[in-house]
Amino acid sequence: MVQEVVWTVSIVLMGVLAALFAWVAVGANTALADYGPMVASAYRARTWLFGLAIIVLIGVNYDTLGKLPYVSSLSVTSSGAAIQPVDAVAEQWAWTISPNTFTVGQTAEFHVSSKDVNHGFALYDPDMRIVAQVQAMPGYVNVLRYTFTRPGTYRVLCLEYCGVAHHEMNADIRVAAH
Ligand SMILES: [Cu+2]
Repeated sequence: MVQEVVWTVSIVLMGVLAALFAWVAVGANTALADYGPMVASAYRARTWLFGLAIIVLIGVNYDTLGKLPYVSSLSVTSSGAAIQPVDAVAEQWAWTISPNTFTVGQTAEFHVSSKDVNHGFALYDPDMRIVAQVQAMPGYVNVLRYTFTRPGTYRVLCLEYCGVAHHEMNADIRVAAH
């Protein structure tokens, strides 16, 4: 998988960069007193602020990264509920979505692809607010997870202009209350 190669290369390069930074930081241990009291206290404040920024960065990432709609390798949600696989296939000019009925709280894993040209899979909630989207591409299966939070009719529209009847590309997904 291309993503796995990119991921591995990124991690390795980040590691090299971190090692370089550490090496420079260790080598630059000029005594603070050499700078005079004003500069020394500014450097000390900078060190504290840098530490604080690192802690905030780790905290924010820890809290938010898991909420990205990308697929984890787990086939259950964090609460242990089963995830429903859903085929979503685009073609000029219609969607085939199966299954297309769910219940509130259920997590769908859309396997989005296209039979012809690029389309855009966009999921709208019952108020027609977009809640998730991914590209529908010929030759690829893009995976998108979404947990339905409200009963009603969700809609799938095409977000990528794909020809004269592009505006006809919509489909309903019905979500029942418990
Ligand atoms: Cu389209």
